[in-house]
Amino acid sequence: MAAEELVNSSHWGAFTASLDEQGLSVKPDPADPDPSELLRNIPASFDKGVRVLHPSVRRGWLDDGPGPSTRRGSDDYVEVSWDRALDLLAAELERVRSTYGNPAIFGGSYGWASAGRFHHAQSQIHRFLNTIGGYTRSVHSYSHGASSVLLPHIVGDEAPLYRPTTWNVLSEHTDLFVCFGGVPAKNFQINAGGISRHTVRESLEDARARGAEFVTISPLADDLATVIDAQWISINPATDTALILALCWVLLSEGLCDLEFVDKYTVGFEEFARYLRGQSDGIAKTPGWAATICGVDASTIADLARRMAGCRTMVTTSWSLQRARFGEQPVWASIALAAFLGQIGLPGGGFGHGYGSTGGMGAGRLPYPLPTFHQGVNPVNDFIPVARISDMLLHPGSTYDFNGQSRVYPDTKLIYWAGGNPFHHHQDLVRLRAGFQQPDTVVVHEPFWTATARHADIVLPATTTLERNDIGCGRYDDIMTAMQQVASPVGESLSDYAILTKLSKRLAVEEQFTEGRDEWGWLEHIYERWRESIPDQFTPNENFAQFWAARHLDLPGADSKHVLYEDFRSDPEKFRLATPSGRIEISSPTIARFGYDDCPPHPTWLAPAETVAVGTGPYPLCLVANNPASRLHSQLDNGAVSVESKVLGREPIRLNPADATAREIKAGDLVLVRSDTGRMLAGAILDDRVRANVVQISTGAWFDHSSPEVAACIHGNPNVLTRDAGSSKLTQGSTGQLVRVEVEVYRGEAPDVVVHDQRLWMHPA
Ligand code: PGD
Repeated sequence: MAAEELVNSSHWGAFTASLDEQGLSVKPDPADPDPSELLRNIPASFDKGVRVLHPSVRRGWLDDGPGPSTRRGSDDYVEVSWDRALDLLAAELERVRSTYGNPAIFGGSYGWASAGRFHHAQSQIHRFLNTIGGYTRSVHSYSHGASSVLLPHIVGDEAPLYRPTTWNVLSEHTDLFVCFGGVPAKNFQINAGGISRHTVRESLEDARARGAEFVTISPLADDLATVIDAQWISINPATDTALILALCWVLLSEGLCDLEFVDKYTVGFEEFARYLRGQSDGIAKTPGWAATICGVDASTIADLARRMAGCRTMVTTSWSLQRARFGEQPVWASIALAAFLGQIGLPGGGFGHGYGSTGGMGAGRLPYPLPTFHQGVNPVNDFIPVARISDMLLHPGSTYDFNGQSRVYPDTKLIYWAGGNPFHHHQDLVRLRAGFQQPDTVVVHEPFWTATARHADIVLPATTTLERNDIGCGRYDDIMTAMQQVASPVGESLSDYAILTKLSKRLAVEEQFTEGRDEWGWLEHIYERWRESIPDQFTPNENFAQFWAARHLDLPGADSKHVLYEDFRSDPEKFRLATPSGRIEISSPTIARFGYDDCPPHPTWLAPAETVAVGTGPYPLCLVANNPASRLHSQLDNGAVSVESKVLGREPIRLNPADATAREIKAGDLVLVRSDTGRMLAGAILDDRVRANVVQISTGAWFDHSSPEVAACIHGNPNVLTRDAGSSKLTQGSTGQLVRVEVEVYRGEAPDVVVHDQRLWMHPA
């Protein structure tokens, strides 16, 4: 008899799954017009070589008790019963909060976790920690940490990130898409929480078929889906700001700047215009000036500015641009450029930030919230900007700047993580290791033996979405999916909820945490509470049981014809922006008051180290360490698509053929990549879609530090190379996107990658 096909969902799409003796077979949802290839990674969820099968405690912690330890990351683990693990953990949580107070618990727990409204790992862990008195949290994201802090100063809130002009409007109205950082297909197949219909490619193709033109400005030609035949302007990494300033200069000097728009809707134009003309610093931001910085012809820049002024133009910047030192500048400059063009608030014109960075950007937004598992209230006020974790761990009590405040790092005694992989997402992983060695205790819930789990003291095996029931729906998705349990839990794993329920009982907060409900009770509760709360015209007829039986529910009402700032354009007094002036701030008096040398009061060219004397010095190449096409972040790095993409079992690094020849590197060679932060091994691929003097490697290969004498990572995790520095004092965002490196053929004995098989790296006690 054929195994039953059940439905489930992931950040990269809904699917059906069936399990039989052959294993798990996964098929895309038949209604999805452009399903993600990453569905082929999902069967690897059951790979016992990478799963945490039993509660495990680090031997050193078990023997010596809590305390800082340099053995974290290289110690043995002892498998213990659930009761023992949870008794130890409950006692340790009690010790830390009674001795040091709840701020000593760092529960930021940043990460993408999995799709599912109830079993969302961060919601679970935050609710639990709130019931025991709270935790120090992290704010903002690795995705757009710089923009999240900057945008409220410039446009009053984060609307460009959460309610951009929708694709339907763009494909109908935009004549020219000018895409800084492209609109990468690999990223638009993903959406946090789920994406049941992949439609961005179709929108791009519709626009192209109507005659729209696309220009992608990037060091990588394939940052814009090739199907739409885009013009590639190849640019030096991290120099977009200079190019945008030159575009503004052309508009200004050729009378193409919409002064009426600027006057009515913005403040700070004069100060910025003086800077463009060189009146404030002696350097006019001409195309000739920009050409020497960007490596783009002056005539190409001037022509582009004229083209932009001549038609309905959408200026877009990808999130990756701001994941760099001074990452605020290209975003702010792009808003100033769009203001100069005067099309903000018009259908298809203005600016966008993050089109293609996820599939949700530009999808219609529902006019009501989704079913939610409430996290409660955190009584602890303290927080860190998310990418400052190593600084916090290494320098408790020291001060740092952030968004106009001088703040003090808390003293962390216990780290509690579920649903994220800092040894994937953070920069300078050797430094992060040193940070993780400082607290008394590190606790991680994980389905997989990730590097974060391998640096923890107490590792609790968590189920994946295939091993539990949930309600699937992402923001910007208009289909809700019943996520049906496909298999029994692997090993002794439990859902985060089940783990925390048992823990809450030991800490006498079970009633507050569970409210007396089990998984089914919660699913029904959050669904029915959601159904009661949304406006009548959208309320589904289906009760929970009917939704579950139907397996899908259409969510009506998405505003698929939204135009960003249409209201503001119609009446800037009535629809004032939430900036101090109520207008778009081309120059910001607030930021001026902060007095930061690394974030001046208007968009400014500041040269990041990556841009200086490219092609020369000990690290002549600029590495672009961007998000992968073969998996989501570090998730399912052991999956089929990810494994097939590797070269000699390592993450592929792409080099321009000329750079490879100059270094006698051939396709398929094992290479050593060095930066002034660290060294890693990778497998070479030659590709002329990569600009000369640039190399590219994706993030997400699991950190393998088993042969430190060869390299900090022998598998190709670029975060051993990247620098752990904030984007600026204003935003303190992650700067993981770029780093200067040198690449050479690795001629030594190649150590095996061990992290995909626990029998190779674990030394069971
Ligand atoms: P993931 O690999 O998604 O990476 O960093 P993030 O930490 O989100 O990690 C999620 C982890 O959660 C996985 O290990 C997974 O197994 C686990 N997990 C999944 N479901 C569950 C669950 O139900 N319960 C529990 N307990 N665990 C679960 C992503 C971050 O990386 C992001 S968002 C960006 S944009 C950054 N991008 C870059 C970049 O461009 N360049 C560099 N150099 N570095 C980056 N890092 C950032």
